[in-house]
Amino acid sequence: MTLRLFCTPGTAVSAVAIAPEEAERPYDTVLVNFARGQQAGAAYARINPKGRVPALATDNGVLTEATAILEFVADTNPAALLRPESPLAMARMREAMSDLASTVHVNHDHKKRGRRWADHPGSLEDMTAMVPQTMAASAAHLQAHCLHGPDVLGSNFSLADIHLFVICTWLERDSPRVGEFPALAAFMARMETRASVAAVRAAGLLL
Ligand SMILES: N[C@@H](CCC(=O)N[C@@H](CS)C(=O)NCC(=O)O)C(=O)O
Repeated sequence: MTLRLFCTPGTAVSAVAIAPEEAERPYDTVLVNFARGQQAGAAYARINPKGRVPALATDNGVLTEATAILEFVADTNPAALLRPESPLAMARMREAMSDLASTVHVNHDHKKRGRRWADHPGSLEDMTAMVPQTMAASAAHLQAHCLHGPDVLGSNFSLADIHLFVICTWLERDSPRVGEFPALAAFMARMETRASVAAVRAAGLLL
């Protein structure tokens, strides 16, 4: 099956690219240029009507939402052991990824994507000003409650580690310094040693 990943550097796409790298599963990439507004254009709407990346085109249709795409890659490449077997560990993995996608990612979006929620200049300014605080609170929460050991699932690498890593690469941009969170910093340093992360960085998808 051909896999084609629609991507923009520095976004949640990097997580989705790390998974096939872990599985040594070939995939093509197509750049969606945010600077040119391509994500909001008619051509990309035919790929993802939500106007967001990532989107993964397969022979059987397009998948969107980072968490769904990550699980698809894990399930179609079982030898890569990217997801756990036990229902509790699986739920724990989804618990972390849901939090990352629906809370931490949304906190981050208040910095540059505030227009989704407000258009009064004062409201936008207020939302942007809160980001260092909300992302610091997110980082503290992730360190204390998301990591159950060196990895999210204790000491079993999974999709949740990939997702956590990519979202944490945004922390420095949003002010909290990763170094202020030693367990998160150690986790990030270990992730940087993975060949999958090096490959995605070399491809220019991780900023
Ligand atoms: N819930 C989606 C969120 C995807 C999302 O918001 N992607 C951002 C980049 S990280 C995007 O495409 N933004 C484009 C825009 O807001 O115009 C997921 O987790 O895949």
